[in-house]
Amino acid sequence: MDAGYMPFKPNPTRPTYAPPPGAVDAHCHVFGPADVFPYAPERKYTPCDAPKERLFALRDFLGFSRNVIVQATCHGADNRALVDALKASNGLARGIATVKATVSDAELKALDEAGVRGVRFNFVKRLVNATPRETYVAIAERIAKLGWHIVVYFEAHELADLIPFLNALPTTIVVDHMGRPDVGKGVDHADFRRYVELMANSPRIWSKVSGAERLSVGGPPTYDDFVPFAREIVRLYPDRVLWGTDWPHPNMTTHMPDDGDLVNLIPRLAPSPAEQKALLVDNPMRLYWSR
Ligand code: 0GY
Repeated sequence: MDAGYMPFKPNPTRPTYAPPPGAVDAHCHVFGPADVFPYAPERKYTPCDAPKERLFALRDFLGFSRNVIVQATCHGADNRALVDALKASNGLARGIATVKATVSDAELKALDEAGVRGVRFNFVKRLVNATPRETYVAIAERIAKLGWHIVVYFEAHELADLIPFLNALPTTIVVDHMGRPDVGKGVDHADFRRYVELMANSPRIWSKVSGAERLSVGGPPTYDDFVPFAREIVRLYPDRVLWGTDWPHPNMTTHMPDDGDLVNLIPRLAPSPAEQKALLVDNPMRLYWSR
């Protein structure tokens, strides 16, 4: 673990909000353990181990039923820890992998059989060296044939430049953390309006209304400044939203969130039971468990 790296909270509080039966935590990670699944040589950070057993225990403690585990950059394109977690989940986890353009058809098939349903394209410069867009397009064409989708991670100021690229991708696209708006600028700022408009114009684009702990300036326990952004996306596009804890919260510098607090935010983002069921059950089940 890097000096100064903040480990996840080992004992979160039990949330007062109870998710509906079958709820899916659609954005979380597994890290290591490093002695079994070493971190990638090209990584930009070395986290605290966050193994599958801890993730599954957290899922149960918070009242969730399933996980979508997203390959994090500290494991590069080595998906072994992810696949190990998927196989141990008894079908209760699906995965988003990172692959290189050189990935073989047999490797893709094995990932699919383990429960992978998509790949992640990462544009956040502090996390990865840039991948040429042509490479991403080539990967997209391969994985589209498997019925997979693409998860993208970028920051709000990068969106204008990315829109033509995103619109040219052949699959459903899921945007991590609403494209990381600068919440200090408010929901009416041009950057967030651009994101809302993108979702209006592109019915293939979905949004994770996650990342309160990353985006909020006011911070815990109520993350008030994050709420209007996520609420607007859920209100406008209730059948294209997902929610996730983001456990184990890599690269936090301001504080380490209490996952119970994050779960308690859900009814503020999705006030009605119908919105909550769409966000936590129906949408992720449609995207990840249709087969
Ligand atoms: C997240 C966010 C971060 C890290 C990664 O793959 C990663 O390393 O996604 C971040 O540092 O913002 O969603 O986990």
